[in-house]
Amino acid sequence: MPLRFLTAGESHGQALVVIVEGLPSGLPIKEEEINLQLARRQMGYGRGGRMKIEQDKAEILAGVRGGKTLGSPIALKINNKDWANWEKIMDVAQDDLGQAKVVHHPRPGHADLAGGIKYDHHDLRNILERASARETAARVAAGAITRKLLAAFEIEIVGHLVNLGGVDGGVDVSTDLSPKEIAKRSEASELRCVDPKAEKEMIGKIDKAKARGDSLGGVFEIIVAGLPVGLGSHVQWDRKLDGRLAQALMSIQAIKGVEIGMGFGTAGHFGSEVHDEIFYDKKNRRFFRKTNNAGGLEGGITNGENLVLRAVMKPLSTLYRPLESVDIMTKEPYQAAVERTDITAVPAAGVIGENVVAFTLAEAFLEKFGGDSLKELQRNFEGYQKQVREF
Ligand code: EPS
Repeated sequence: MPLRFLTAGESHGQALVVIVEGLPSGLPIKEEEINLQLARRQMGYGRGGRMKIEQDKAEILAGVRGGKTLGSPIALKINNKDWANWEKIMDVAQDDLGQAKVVHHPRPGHADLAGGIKYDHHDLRNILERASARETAARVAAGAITRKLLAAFEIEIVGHLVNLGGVDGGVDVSTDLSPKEIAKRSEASELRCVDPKAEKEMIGKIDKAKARGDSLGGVFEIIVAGLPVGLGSHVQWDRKLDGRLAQALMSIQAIKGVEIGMGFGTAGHFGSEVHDEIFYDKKNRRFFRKTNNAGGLEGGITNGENLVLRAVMKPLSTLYRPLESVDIMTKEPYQAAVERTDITAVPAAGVIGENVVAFTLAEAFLEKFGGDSLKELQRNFEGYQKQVREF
């Protein structure tokens, strides 16, 4: 059975829950390690009032004993602190919930209208509560566990912001800086931007957006170092790792595009300028490339170079300055609903990206090396590494 997870939970409901199944036994995991990723997701200049309310903490309910995974499904719960203010409005049993927070004015760009029509809900809150990016806390929790699995094999994931509201992140970091240096600078920055000059300009842009009741999007980059050659496969469309990573990233709320390596930039170059030439290091018995325009993936298979992924997040669709919309009851023009919102959440989206990428990589890793215990997985991995050296 492949590694899998499911999440449930509404943004202002009682809690978010997630079940992760398919991890081997014997993997050390602590709640604090999951909470660290949850806290990283909550940071970032430009977040709104909700982040002052929530301090996400995961509670492990099942699947872990004595600090290690059992091999059984892992169940986690993240309480919504804001629930205390929404208990009556989000009540599970009460059939008259009142009109206090009913939404009849769909926000352009949000799931409100399409979801309302599809599920036949005339209170669009029934859509926005689940469409909300609050759900990503649960995805990050699942990803945080798989990150531990990857770390056991010295696979490291780093992320940073490369564009915010059209302001460029500066240096071509994927080639100019080591992943360690990127992580160091990005963790020290409020916007997860490695260039302090660019960051300052981005902050100015966020303040400007806030003043006009507007929102901003941007681009984040994820780099994964230490991956073995051979994750994913060329043989079937749904086994190609590039496609699977793109799906994981595209499914994050508000993501509108994904690139791998040189990505869209390849369109402006000759093939001879794009493809990474192959060399062999006789001393270390390994193939290598001097460039990495492929972003670590060829034919849907990892090639041993760093994985480089980028995703673009559109400006958030909830605006303090609402756009034209239509009242779904009267069908009269109306300004879209104003909900509390963030000005930008691209730094948070980058952290979510790191963790969903971790999950997809762990899935591919377990497919390749299998094993019901960490010990068995390590043995299989070492055997393959030996085979690769002798290739
Ligand atoms: C969100 C709206 C805001 C964000 C929220 C996503 O929440 P609220 O409507 O409660 O103010 O803060 O993000 C989170 C709660 C989170 O944990 O990331 C939306 O509509 O998508």
